Amino acid sequence: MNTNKTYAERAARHPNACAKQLFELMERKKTNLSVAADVTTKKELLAVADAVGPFVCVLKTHIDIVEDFDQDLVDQLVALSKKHDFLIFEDRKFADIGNTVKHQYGKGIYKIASWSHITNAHTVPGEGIISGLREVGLPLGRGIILLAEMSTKGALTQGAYTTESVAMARRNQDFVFGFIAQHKMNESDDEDFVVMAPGVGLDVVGDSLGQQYRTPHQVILESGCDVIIVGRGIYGKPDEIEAQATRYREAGWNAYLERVRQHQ
Ligand code: BMP
Repeated sequence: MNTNKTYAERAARHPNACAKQLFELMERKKTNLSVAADVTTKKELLAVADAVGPFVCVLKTHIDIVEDFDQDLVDQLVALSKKHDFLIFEDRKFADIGNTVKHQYGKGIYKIASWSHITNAHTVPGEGIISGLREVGLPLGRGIILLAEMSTKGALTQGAYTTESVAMARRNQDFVFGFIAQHKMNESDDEDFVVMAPGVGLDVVGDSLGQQYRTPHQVILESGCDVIIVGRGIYGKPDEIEAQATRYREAGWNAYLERVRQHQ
């Protein structure tokens, strides 16, 4: 099962350029941590990105919550991604028909495809959403992941919805390389999807708005996910950003090493 191999082995054999690049980066930097930088000003976002940069494989953004967004923010984020060697993942959660998402991805104020290495999409509209995003993203070397399972209480992303979402990914492996999900999705040696898991926390089990947290140990070792996404657990206390990033990075990496060791 590819899930239990090293990130380096998975990088070497992966047919999808985006997944290959991500696995190589994770191995090189020895990190499976992604930080969700959910702050609302340009200054804070750049400060968080610069502080967590050395510890992460992926910086996850919600660019539409930044009150003073401008092109310079994007230019600086891209510069930081090069300086610290991380990928940018705009968590846009596209959810419309193919023709609409195509414009939302490539145009408008944000022009997401021009700077975000990875983005994601809901599967509610069916496979046309992937086709629309592909038209814009594939020529730029981008890749997407599908939301197969959400972390929140009462999420409808379960059962047949999840199964069908995975089936959609299987049919579109040139462009879709993984999922937002809570457990591994690989079923045979022929596939190697990257699973990024949000809802990760070491100190609390949830928030007042339905979020549910599990530990890096549960997510990586017990559930077979590949990347832990941590938001408030890291940027929540501005004085401790580096310390918390170090803590989560170690927890995630140790859980991964243990997973590899158990399957050798
Ligand atoms: P936090 O660790 O502060 O709860 O943040 C989690 C992040 O992951 C948020 O940016 C949220 O949008 C995202 N996310 C999530 O929490 N659950 C999902 O199922 C999918 C997400 O993208």
